[in-house]
Amino acid sequence: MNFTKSQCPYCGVGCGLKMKPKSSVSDDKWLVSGDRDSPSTQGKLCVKGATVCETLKDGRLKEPLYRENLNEEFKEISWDESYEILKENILSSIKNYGPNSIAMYGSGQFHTEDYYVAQKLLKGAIGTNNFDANSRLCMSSAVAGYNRSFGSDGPPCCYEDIDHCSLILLIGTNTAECHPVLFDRIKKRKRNVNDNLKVIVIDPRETETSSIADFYLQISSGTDLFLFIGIANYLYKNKLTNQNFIDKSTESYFDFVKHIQKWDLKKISEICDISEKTIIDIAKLWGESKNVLSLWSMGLNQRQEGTAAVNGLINLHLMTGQIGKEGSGPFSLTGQPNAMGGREAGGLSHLLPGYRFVKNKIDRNEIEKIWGFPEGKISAKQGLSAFEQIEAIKKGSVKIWWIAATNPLVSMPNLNFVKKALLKCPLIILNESYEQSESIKYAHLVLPAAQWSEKDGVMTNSERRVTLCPSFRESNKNSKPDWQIFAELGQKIGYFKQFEYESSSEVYDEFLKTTTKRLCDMSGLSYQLLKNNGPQQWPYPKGSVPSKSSKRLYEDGFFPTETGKANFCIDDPIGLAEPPSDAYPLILTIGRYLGQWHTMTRTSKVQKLTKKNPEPLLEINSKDALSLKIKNDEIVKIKSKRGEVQAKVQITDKIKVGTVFLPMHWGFSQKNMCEVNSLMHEKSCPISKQPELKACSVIIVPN
Ligand SMILES: Nc1nc2c(c(=O)[nH]1)N[C@H]1C(S)=C(S)[C@@H](COP(=O)(O)OP(=O)(O)OC[C@H]3O[C@@H](n4cnc5c(=O)[nH]c(N)nc54)[C@H](O)[C@@H]3O)O[C@H]1N2
Ligand SMILES: Nc1nc2c(c(=O)[nH]1)N[C@H]1C(S)=C(S)[C@@H](COP(=O)(O)OP(=O)(O)OC[C@H]3O[C@@H](n4cnc5c(=O)[nH]c(N)nc54)[C@H](O)[C@@H]3O)O[C@H]1N2
Ligand code: SF4
Ligand SMILES: [Mo]
Repeated sequence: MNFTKSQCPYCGVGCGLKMKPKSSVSDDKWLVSGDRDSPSTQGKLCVKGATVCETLKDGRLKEPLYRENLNEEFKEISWDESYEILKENILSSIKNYGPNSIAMYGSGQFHTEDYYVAQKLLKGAIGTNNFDANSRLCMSSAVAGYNRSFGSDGPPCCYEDIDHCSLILLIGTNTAECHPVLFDRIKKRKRNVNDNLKVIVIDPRETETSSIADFYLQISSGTDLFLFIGIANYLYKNKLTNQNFIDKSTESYFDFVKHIQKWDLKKISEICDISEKTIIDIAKLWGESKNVLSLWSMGLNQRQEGTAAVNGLINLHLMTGQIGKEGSGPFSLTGQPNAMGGREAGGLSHLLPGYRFVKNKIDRNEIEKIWGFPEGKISAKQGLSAFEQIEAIKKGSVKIWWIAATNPLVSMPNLNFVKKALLKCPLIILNESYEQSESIKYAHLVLPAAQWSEKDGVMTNSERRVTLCPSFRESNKNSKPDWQIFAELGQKIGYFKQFEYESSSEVYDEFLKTTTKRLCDMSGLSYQLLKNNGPQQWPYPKGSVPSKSSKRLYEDGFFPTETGKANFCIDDPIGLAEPPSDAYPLILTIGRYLGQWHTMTRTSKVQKLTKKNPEPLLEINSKDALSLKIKNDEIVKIKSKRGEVQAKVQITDKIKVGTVFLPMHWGFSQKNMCEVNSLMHEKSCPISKQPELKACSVIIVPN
């Protein structure tokens, strides 16, 4: 056997890949194909997965780099010197300013082992819960939404549900470009003339995703929660509900019904800019469909009412009993390849491993025990979320900021504010694999990270399936896996025993203990089992039989709340944090292109991908273009209260009048730079703390 099986390190679909050397391993050229044995994706893959091995070798960071001040050049230093700098600064910061003067900002592109050791280092050894990840910008509204409705995180569905549903609702997701293999699975059903699957797509932009829709609703930005209330109203009034399920498995229905009746359809129709008839048509379709599956992503999560919007959608599933059975349920499509693993490992500032919370004493004590720290070592204080870390740096209370596997100088909102704040930070450390990251320009100490293909680890995809991702290439020069960097530092600052790991599999085995008897029980999923039996879904308690674990959560109608019942959540819709005004009359929304991955440190190296999406384009409706007197291909300025960028115009009737679109990918060091996040504001959902990265108000000025 001369191939390696792994999970694709790009999107949360988590396709199974097979890598085979083209000639010899030392050539470092690889043939990539889809793994037909993958239970999630059956051999399918998209162009990014197929070309991933072309990104791995060039432009890599090779040695640790250090400079005392940002205006100095970097000098190469050794790992020993790096650890000395880290140790000295971290210990003196703890002594002089307390552990909360240190914060780490990690990533859904970590392997679970990286995530886990980072939690132990920050929340255990250092004693601060200031660990947050880019998942805060990505999945935290889904996490909070699941917790509020069901009493626990955890997407309840599986990909097979796509094959069994009779109605699929795609809302705030451009599945065709961002989760292409799942989109193809839906498309395949739509192509079959004997299949009566109905598809609803809701998005202010008509995308490739809407090309398969029976109903495409061009909703006004930020009004989805209003629409859910409208649909709920119709379902209630027309008795299209599942009273049995409501009685047996839910709470607060009475209050919920009172709440939704405050809103009439006419008002909702005006706010959402969707006709009353269309709202009725889709509500009826939902109510009369046997199995309803909804898929959502950033169009719902990235809102100041992201959590409420997620709960609004879940409420519809609860009213109609569309959960816990084949072909139904509210399914959050995770963005990054291991955002799910991050949640399991406790990788946000309010979480601990095994779906636990820092605020819960029993949870803390259980983890302290597994970690080998005395009771009370983990702080009861919730840590700082992603943007709160930036604000704390600006205030001067965070003095050491450690960034790992994310590129915040492109992906954080309000970048001009972020840059000013970071210039005040005495020490910024960056674990990064590539030379291209914009964040290097703001770092003092850069640590070269071994990445996917060079280290062993596991990742969990959107359907709770865990895959072993073994190393199959030589590690890049002096780079080290993130978990190893964290563990070695843990030992240097005095916790030798706690961080004594021989291999990533030892880290993983310890992590598994934190999941025992939890909803996300993975205690039976050792490296060996995953190696022998392939990817497996959790829950997978010790002793489970491979490939026999249950595919869906909540099949018994019992939820992990105190009462065992799911909650109807009651929230008044509020809409956008920064609606258009006379000074900034248009809504700017930001998203992704099929051929590029986030800040392009990898995808910009592949010709096939850059050819597909060579530059950022400002999508604008022809009516808006006409009134602004701008033409196709013209370069215009886009201004918000916070910043200004330039981009080439693409006139299209596929975007809603009054809304414009830019992609997120081109940061300040790219040739076609278009630093969109210098325009965006950081106003966030008060529950999930996820910023509203999908909308701000702008004005377009012809050049
Ligand atoms: N090619 C590619 N694939 C990726 C990624 C990538 O960088 N490139 N990144 C991965 C990651 S981490 C993530 S999080 C996912 C993101 O996956 P998606 O969320 O599908 O992608 P986006 O393009 O960010 O946004 C999706 C859609 O939300 C719409 N939208 C904006 N505002 C609203 C609104 O108010 N209501 C509704 N209903 N829709 C709205 C936008 O018009 C856009 O079409 O993609 C993953 N997959
Ligand atoms: N306006 C707006 N802003 C957004 C979004 C949006 O829709 N609109 N989306 C948000 C979302 S959902 C996300 S997920 C973020 C994504 O934003 P980022 O996380 O900033 O994007 P990436 O380019 O994926 O950054 C990952 C970095 O890790 C490096 N890397 C890769 N592998 C490894 C490794 O193994 N170890 C280490 N240490 N480094 C590694 C890569 O080279 C890259 O620099 O952007 C967010 N920002
Ligand atoms: S769909 Fe996502 S996981 Fe699958 S190959 Fe493409 S990028 Fe990779
Ligand atoms: Mo994401």
